[in-house]
Amino acid sequence: MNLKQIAAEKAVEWIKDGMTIGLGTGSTAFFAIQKIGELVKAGLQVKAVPTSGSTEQLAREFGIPLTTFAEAGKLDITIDGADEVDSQFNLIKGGGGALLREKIVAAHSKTFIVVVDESKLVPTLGTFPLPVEVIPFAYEWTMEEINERLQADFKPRMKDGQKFVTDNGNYILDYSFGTIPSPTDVQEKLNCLTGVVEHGLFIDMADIVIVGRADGTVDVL
Ligand code: ABF
Repeated sequence: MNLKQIAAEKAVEWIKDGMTIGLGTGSTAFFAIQKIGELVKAGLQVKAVPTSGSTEQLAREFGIPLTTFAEAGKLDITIDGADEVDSQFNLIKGGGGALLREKIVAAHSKTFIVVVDESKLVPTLGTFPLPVEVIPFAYEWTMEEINERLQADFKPRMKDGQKFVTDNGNYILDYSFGTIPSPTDVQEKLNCLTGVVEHGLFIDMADIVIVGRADGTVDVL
């Protein structure tokens, strides 16, 4: 069985009738959305907030009723994937470009469940390029300042020869540090930079990490 699928379907066991849920983005979250769609067809009553335009479309295809934060308030559970997970449950997310909404949705959820296959587990974050979402206006200056402050070499993410544009109309800058010994230090430096909207470090946010193992077992951490 697909490792992403077994992790995602395990997470869906946390969802109960009447809950409001956050739907993640990416190929692992896809399996959770698909499973929730099956359960909704069988009578499960939930309402969901999607983390991206593509997830919203999937939710509609699978018949999952959507809601808004205005209507739902704090969500009960969010299930989402990640690009890297360290032993403290710190994450790099945003390889799919949906990090801003993913972070907002996770931050406004009582329980944030991360679903991954075991290849995403790392001793230290930083091999996967860290995404930073920036305002397009004067992004060159923002990028220069980020690179100076972090001694890094962030570059705009490209797609089909054009700068990648997020669901929020912003650009993404990516850079692989190799290792990030202190994610909080990087977070602090990025948080107070004008022009930066959000970054892909999710520190101290995940409540549960569910891992699909190559031997077909699932670990709930
Ligand atoms: C989302 O999808 C992102 O935050 C992350 O970049 C990506 C994980 O990718 P996948 O589940 O497709 O491996 O969760």
